[in-house]
Amino acid sequence: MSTPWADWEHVVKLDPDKSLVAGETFADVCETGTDALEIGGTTGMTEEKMERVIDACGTYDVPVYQEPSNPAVVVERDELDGYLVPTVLNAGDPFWIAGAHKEWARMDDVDWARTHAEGYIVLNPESSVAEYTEADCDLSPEDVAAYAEVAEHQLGQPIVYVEYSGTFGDPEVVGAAADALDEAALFYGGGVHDYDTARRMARHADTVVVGDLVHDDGCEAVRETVEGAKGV
Ligand code: 1GP
Repeated sequence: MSTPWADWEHVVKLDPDKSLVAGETFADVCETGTDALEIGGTTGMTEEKMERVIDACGTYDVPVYQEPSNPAVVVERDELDGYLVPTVLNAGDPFWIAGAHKEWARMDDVDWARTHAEGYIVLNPESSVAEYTEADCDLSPEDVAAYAEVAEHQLGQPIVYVEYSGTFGDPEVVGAAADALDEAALFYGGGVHDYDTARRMARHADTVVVGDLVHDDGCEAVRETVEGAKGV
């Protein structure tokens, strides 16, 4: 199986429902030194918003992956390198474990060769994704490690994503997930906003994902997190 994320230390997640900082462009985002772009968001998503961002980012030398939050917003564009599709392992509503995916497979001719699973473990109860999926966020490091192990060995997912969207997570929890994995890649996202926060999570995670920062503080702040994630 191809694992294009094997060299990714840093990813910017762009939410098509949010704008960039005034005066900044998608070219600026691509020039931060990030290794890839994930295009996705939980609320307010439409195909048109997705396409606008994908088309704008697709002309630069940074891989662009769509991370669809539901089957209705999956788009087919030549600019896309592929799809990273979440399964929320600790969702209370099973629709987000396999139901949404079943609907997608019914609706579309899924491009499985370019579609890769991300086993999400959602840990910030205040986040939209936690509310949406009714995630059980009351998990110990041991629980998170066990979910990571199941994602890799039972479900065969190549990416495990510890998701603290909107808040900086517990490095001990991220470390427990890292220790539980053999080959699967560990993505971390949530509250990374400067060199040190990126560095702290990069000690455990293979890939540090930065979301809100690009929309709220802009590309200079993102560049610092790239340096932190890469340890330069
Ligand atoms: C969200 O994990 C990402 O899906 C990044 O989180 O927006 O808190 O950076 P932040």
